Amino acid sequence: MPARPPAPTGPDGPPSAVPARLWRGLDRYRPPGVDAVARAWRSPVRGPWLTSVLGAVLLVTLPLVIVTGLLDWIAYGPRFGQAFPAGVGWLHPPVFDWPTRPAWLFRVTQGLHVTLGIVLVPVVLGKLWSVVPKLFDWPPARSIAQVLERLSLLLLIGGILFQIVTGLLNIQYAYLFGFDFYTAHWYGAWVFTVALVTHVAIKLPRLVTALRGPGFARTPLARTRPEPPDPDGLVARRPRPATMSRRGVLAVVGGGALLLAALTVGQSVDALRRTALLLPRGRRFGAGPNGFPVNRSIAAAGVTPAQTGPGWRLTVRGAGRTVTLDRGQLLAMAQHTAALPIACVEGWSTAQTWTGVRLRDLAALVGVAAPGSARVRSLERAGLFRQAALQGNQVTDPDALLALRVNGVDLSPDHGYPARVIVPALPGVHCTKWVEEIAFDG
Ligand SMILES: Nc1nc2c(c(=O)[nH]1)N[C@H]1C(S)=C(S)[C@@H](COP(=O)(O)O)O[C@H]1N2
Ligand SMILES: [Mo]
Repeated sequence: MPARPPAPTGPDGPPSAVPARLWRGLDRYRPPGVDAVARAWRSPVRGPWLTSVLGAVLLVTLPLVIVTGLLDWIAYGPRFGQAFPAGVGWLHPPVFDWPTRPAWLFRVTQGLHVTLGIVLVPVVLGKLWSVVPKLFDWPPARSIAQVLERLSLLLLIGGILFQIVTGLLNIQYAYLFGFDFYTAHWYGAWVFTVALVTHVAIKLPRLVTALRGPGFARTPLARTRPEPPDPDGLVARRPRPATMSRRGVLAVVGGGALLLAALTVGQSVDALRRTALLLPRGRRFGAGPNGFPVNRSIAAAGVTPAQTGPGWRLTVRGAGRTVTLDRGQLLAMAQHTAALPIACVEGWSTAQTWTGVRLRDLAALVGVAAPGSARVRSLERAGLFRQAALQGNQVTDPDALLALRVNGVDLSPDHGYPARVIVPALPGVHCTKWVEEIAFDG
C-alpha cells in the first residue's frame, strides 16, 4: 500500500465542514494507478518559478492573440453580416467601421494573430508540462472553491488546446472536424478568455510572489535543486536529480518558439516568402510580375476564360443609374497606382503595386457623390466569395481601387483578371477577384 501524500495545508485546506464527508470519501476511494501516476512526475525543476516565468510570457502575449482575433472579426464587417459567425447576439466586442489607414492594419492584426498563435505553442506546452502533476491530484478538489478553480482549469486547458488545434487545421485548410470553423473558434475563444481571466485572477498573486523571490535564470545544471514545497504542490515530493537546468528548459521552449517563428514569418514578409515552410498556399505563386501567392485559382473558382474574355463587361449601379463598361473603357478612365497589401485571414500577406480605377470615380460615374457602402459581385457563382460589401470609407479612400493591372502588367487570370477590388487594410477575402458588378449606395 503506497504511502498517501499528506493533505495540503494553506489556502486550499482543511476541508469545509458540510461537504467534508464527500471529500473524505473521495480521498478514501483512490482510482487505481492514481498514486503511481502522481509519483511518476519527479522533475526537480517544476515549481513556482518555472511555472511563473512561462505564465508571465503567456500573460503578456495571449491577450494580443485574443484582441487581434476579435479585431479580425470586426474587420470582416459585422454590420453587413459578413463577419463569422454572424448571429452572435450581444456576445461581441464593440463594432466600429474598420479604418483604411494605416494600410497595413489588417496585415498586422491577422499576421500577429496567426503567427503568435503558432509561435506560442511551445510556450503553452511548456507551461502545461510544468503543472502536469497537478492534473492527477487526488482527490480532484477539497472544497467548493477548489471545484470551481479546477473547472476553470479544465476550460482553460481544454480551451487553449481547442483553439490551437482548430486554428492550425484552418490555416492548413484541413477541415477534419464536422463543425464550422468560425463558429467553433469564436465560441472557443470566449470560453478560453473567461477561463483565462478567472485563472489570472486566482493565480496572479502567486506569480508575482514567485517572480519576486529568488531567480533561477542563471543556475547551471550542477546547482539545480528543487524549490521548497509550495502551497500549489508544483514541487515534486520525491524529486529525482536534475538532468536539465531551468534555463535549459526555457531554452528548449524558447528555441521551439524561435524555430516556429523562423518557419512562419515568411508568410508575412515578402522577402522571406520561401522560408515559410509551414504554409500550404503562401508559397504557391503566379509567374513574373504576378508572382505572389494565389489563394484560390480561377480554375478552383469555376470561372471560365469565356467569362473573362473580350465579352466581359463591368456593370456599375448607383443612384438610379446603371453604366456598363468594357475593359478598354475602364483603362481609358483616370488610372491610379498604389502599393497595397493583400492580407488573408489565414495568415499570409503580400504587398504589391496595383493600378486601376478609383472606386470613388466609379461611384461618381453613376451619380453617387458620397458613397455610404458598396456591394461587389464576382463572376464566381457560388460560395463565400460571390459578393462582398464595402463600408463608405473603403470606397472613398483615394487608394481604393478596382485594379486592372499589378506590378506594371495585366492581372493574371488567377489574380482576378479582368478586374479585382483592392482597398487599404481590407481583409483579403473582400478583395473580390473577377468582378462583374459594383452597386454603390449613397
Ligand atoms: N471571386 C473571388 N475573389 C476572391 C477569392 C476567391 O476565392 N474568389 N479569394 C479571396 C481571398 S480569401 C483572398 S486572401 C484574396 C487573395 O487574392 P490573391 O489570390 O490574388 O492573392 O482574394 C480574395 N478574393
Ligand atoms: Mo483569404
